[in-house]
Amino acid sequence: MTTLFIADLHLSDHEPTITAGFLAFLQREAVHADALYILGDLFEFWIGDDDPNELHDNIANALSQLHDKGVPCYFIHGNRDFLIGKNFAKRSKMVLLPEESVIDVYGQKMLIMHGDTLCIDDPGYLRFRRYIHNTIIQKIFLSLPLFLRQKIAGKLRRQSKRSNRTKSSLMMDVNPLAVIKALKDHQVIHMIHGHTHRPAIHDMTIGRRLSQRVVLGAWHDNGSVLRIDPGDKIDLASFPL
Ligand code: LP5
Ligand code: MN
Repeated sequence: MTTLFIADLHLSDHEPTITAGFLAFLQREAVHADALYILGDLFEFWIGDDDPNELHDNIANALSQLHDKGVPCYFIHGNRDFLIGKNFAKRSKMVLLPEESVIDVYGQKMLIMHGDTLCIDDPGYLRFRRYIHNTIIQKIFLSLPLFLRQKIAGKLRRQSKRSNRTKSSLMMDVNPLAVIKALKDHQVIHMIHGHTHRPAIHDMTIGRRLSQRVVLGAWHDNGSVLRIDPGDKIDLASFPL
């Protein structure tokens, strides 16, 4: 019995090894799990459920098969694929969860999220995020022809890479006060997130209570997974793709 957590795979046509590694991971490992949680940025970017990309069909089919074998899959949006909608969720048979969700993992309450909202030292990003999460702006974007959406997404990715080169490592990490606030708001002591691509298990003391924040790794040369079993054993592992 194990519950699995992954994030930041950034699947795209340009990274066939990661896609193959993910499909193999589903068949080799996820199929034996109690549940799979994907905490955002499954895809490099998402411009609408109506994008007729074969990769999306392959991933939807693989996740749907996982569900049919008895393994539920839950998804929280990332900053790249926040436009994944009900249609893709239905095709994949995965459950879309709110951006901050408290789940029960073998009797332990855990807060799960993508992690970008914890990066409050990056006001430029937060402004940008507010803008692209505006429902009217999203509706307008989704009504544009696909080629235009593709172009805008490409431009945003290039712009993001450029601006990330100028930001300090501290600025692109989570802010400790934001972490404490999120834990307090949800009245939990365990948190799991991705986004920063800095896999680690951070043990902290908040007040007098021991607390833990697990950061999931991104999939680049290796895959990355967090395994939790009913004995509370936590294993943050990377594996070859
Ligand atoms: O993604 P990552 O890890 O590289 O960087 C993130 C932040 N960047 C983003 C942008 C995404 O990479 C691109 C998302 C594409 C989505 C496709 C759908 C688009 C729909 C839009 C309409 C509804 O999230 C980055 C953070 C970093 O994490 C670390 O936390 O720093 O933030 C930025 O780069 C934002 C910049 O700081 C501000 C950007 C200003 C953008 C100006 C737009 C100009 C182009 C307009 C084109 C029409
Ligand atoms: Mn991210």
